Amino acid sequence: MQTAATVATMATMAGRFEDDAGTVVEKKSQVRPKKPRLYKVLLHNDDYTTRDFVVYVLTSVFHRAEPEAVQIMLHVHYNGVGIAGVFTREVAETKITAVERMARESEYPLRLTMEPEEDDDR
Ligand code: TYC
Repeated sequence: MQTAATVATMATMAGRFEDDAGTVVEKKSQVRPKKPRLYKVLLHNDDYTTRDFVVYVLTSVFHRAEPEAVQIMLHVHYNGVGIAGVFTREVAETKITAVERMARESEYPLRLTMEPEEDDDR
């Protein structure tokens, strides 16, 4: 028979067991780390940055395969803005900084921004 005290003990001991020395050991983490918010890195069109440079950025920094990089570049060229990738905040910021530095070194005005994704269950 399970008394209220037994049930309470079972709940307390969930995910734990006693080893041979009588020490209570955590079998499984009781904490559930929350999912980090994700950010879309947006690529913006301009009239001066070359198509080749944008494709180079998408392959080298955003790890897109060449045909996909060309598709994204053309989408931005015709629609004004497009998604280069989706990352955690720090990674998104680091990639934007890296691309801005590359663009300025080549004297291109290429612009990137980031915006948070809608949080479904966070
Ligand atoms: N519009 C540019 C051109 O015709 C190409 C381009 C595409 C520039 C995407 C920026 O994010 C960009 N050379």
